[in-house]
Amino acid sequence: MDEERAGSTLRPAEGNRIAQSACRLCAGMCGLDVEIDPQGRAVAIRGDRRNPVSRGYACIKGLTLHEAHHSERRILRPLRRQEDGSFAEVGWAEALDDIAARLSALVRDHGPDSVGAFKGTLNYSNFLSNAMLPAFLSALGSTAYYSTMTVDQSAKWVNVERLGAWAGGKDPFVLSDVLMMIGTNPIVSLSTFNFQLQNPVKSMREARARGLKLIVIDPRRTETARHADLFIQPLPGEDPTVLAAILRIILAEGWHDPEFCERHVDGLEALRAAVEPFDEAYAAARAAVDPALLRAAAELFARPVADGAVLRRKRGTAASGTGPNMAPHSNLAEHLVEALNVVCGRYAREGDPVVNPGVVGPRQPRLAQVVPPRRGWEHDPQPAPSGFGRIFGERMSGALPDDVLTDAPNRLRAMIVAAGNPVLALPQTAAAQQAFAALDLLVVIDPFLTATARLADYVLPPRMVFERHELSGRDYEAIVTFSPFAHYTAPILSPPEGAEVEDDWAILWEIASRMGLSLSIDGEPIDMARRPDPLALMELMTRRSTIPFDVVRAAERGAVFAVPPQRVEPAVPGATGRFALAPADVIAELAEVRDEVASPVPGALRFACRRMREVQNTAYHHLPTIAQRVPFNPAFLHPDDLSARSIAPGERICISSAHGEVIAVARADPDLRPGVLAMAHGWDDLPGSGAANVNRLTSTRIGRDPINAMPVLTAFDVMVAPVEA
Ligand SMILES: Nc1nc2c(c(=O)[nH]1)N[C@H]1C(S)=C(S)[C@@H](COP(=O)(O)OP(=O)(O)OC[C@H]3O[C@@H](n4cnc5c(=O)[nH]c(N)nc54)[C@H](O)[C@@H]3O)O[C@H]1N2
Ligand SMILES: Nc1nc2c(c(=O)[nH]1)N[C@H]1C(S)=C(S)[C@@H](COP(=O)(O)OP(=O)(O)OC[C@H]3O[C@@H](n4cnc5c(=O)[nH]c(N)nc54)[C@H](O)[C@@H]3O)O[C@H]1N2
Ligand code: SF4
Ligand SMILES: [Mo]
Repeated sequence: MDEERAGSTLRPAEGNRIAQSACRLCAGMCGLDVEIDPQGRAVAIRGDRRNPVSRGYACIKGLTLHEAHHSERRILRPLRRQEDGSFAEVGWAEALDDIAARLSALVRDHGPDSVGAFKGTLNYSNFLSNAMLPAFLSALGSTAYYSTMTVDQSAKWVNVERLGAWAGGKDPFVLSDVLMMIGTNPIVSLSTFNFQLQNPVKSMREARARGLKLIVIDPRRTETARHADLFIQPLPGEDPTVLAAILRIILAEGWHDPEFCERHVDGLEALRAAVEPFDEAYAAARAAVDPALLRAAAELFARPVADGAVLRRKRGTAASGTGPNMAPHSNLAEHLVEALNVVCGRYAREGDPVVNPGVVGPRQPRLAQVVPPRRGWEHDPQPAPSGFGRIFGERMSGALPDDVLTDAPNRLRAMIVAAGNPVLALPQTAAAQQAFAALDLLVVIDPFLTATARLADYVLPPRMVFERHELSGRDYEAIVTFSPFAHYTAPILSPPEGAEVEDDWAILWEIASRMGLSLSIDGEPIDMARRPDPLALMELMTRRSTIPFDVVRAAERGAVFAVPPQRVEPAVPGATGRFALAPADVIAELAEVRDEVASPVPGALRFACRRMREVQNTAYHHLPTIAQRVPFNPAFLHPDDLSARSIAPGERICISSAHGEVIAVARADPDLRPGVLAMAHGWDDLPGSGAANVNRLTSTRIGRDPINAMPVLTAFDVMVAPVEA
């Protein structure tokens, strides 16, 4: 069942009041009605029915945020590690003075690159901290900037830099006839790049009611697959093969867009030749799917439709999620996903409407032309100690342990972790633990004592989302919202009694100011003598906004603003950029995939990554409501695979990979294709928890990509065996 909350207007208990806020955990941006008691405690939350984009929707994660704020486990004052390894509370001034002094000494003795930062998922949606963290590193002169992106869908960055991109954006969702979703489950994850994510169930139903066709490719019949017109259920890791076969059919049938290719694309014939060996019979056998489905998918996605007497090319894009982007050959898979859009010309054309021209950000021109490939990682003047070049200004998190555990003089010696938990998020937990423990200084900004925080020298507690000024985002607004929506939320709760917590951004400012650094945001210097006001910083960051900040602020529930309409403009005269459909490294990797010979290990299952509805990565598992619903992360197997191994649901099993092993609790999932074991990451396997940390199965070496150090987090072989009682 899709968990869609009725969003009934919350009727508060006698004496209580309702305050408006929003959840910032994911791209859902759900507006929330928060019920607050006379003591100032949040006691209940409902989806805000009057929010124009989330329209009453909120998932269990947002509906339990009050438990996070008032959690007994919340850290209320800074913690410092003692000689004996335990933590003791320390005052802010003392902590910040010591951190600043130690960072300054490292920079003096070893240069700015000895100090780095890791941006976790909850930094992206923290409006001010998301700008302050890179500002801090750049004031320091450090290139050691890491984020979750490079253990997530960094194939998308490689793709932009290797294939090229379209300056006008993809085919607009509102004009789409068809979408293809490959290894993504936005109905639960609220994450993908071609679908309106807010209130995803309603948004899907509305789109299908207006005629949208949906193709889903996933080893599990997901919540999203249930809405699909065509569902293909391959083995994990076979996306390059499946996509090559679909491309082959499209090109052979002439269902692509020859005019677009002629004008904007290089390498069409080379790609055609490279996908030629991926005929339907071969691909279907390898991915273990019905060959007719591959043809049907090609046809539904690409075949032009009769529109009166003429043939009309379809509109709508293919997009992937973490599935293909975490499997072996992730960059190749992403190249082939986007190649579907390129050959079919699925980009916003001159005159197309721009559905979200931006509200908080300045208006950017949208041009009907190619942003040519740059392959930035190949010529980074300051590669990381591990040798990897940066992409979009970031180092590769898949190589972070190597950047610490080396004798190189420019090795990483100190880290600030902001709103992330890399010890659980990075592959090969033992390597991540070793690296973070080896740092001279680890500072973690987090409300909870996470696996990463437990290794820290200092844990600094932030104000949580209902306690701070927050704004729905600027740099990614057009990517995550398909209407000109923005939502400012004021603080509605005071931090718990006796708490001494600070805004994330303010913690960074305090350290910077003690180090004598001059921070600037968007090129504007910030006062380093007196801590700025958060609203003044928001003003600064929105000074070129399309809608003035005070107007955005005045809309208590968020609003879809009446911005002047924008259309895609013609290419700049003389624009010469072209998509590179067939770079030599892509073609070579495709041939390598075709040459792979299956050597199935008897009894092996293929591991598939997946997410759980109730938790966001590593966060908030301990909240009472959550812990009751999902006390641990089960290992999902098809019922036939369980019975073939005489494993009963609920039984403990040992799962082993080429790299390591974990103990997990088996659960039957008839929606999973046989031969696959699916499990969520992010769980801390503390003794007695019943949880399993799947990153004990993954490796920083086996299958790691040479461009972006992307580890293999799905589609690897595992063996399972019952655990003796
Ligand atoms: N094997 C495997 N590994 C994976 C993945 C996978 O699929 N499989 N997925 C990868 C992906 S896609 C990602 S994005 C990463 C996730 O990696 P991370 O971002 O490192 O993990 P999160 O659990 O999202 O971290 C969020 C942290 O923010 C804290 N927090 C909550 N509120 C606040 C706040 O207001 N301020 C601050 N400072 N902190 C706050 C939470 O307590 C939590 O510790 O994991 C990656 N690792
Ligand atoms: N509830 C919840 N929501 C979340 C998160 C969460 O932890 N919980 N995390 C957030 C984060 S950080 C991110 S990055 C996004 C990710 O968002 P998504 O990419 O949508 O992540 P999933 O929901 O895990 O969907 C991935 C799908 O890929 C499939 N899959 C696994 N291996 C393969 C493969 O080799 N090929 C193909 N084709 N499919 C495969 C899985 O069965 C699964 O259905 O979600 C965000 N939203
Ligand atoms: S985590 Fe749930 S409540 Fe929060 S924004 Fe996402 S969908 Fe909405
Ligand atoms: Mo992610």
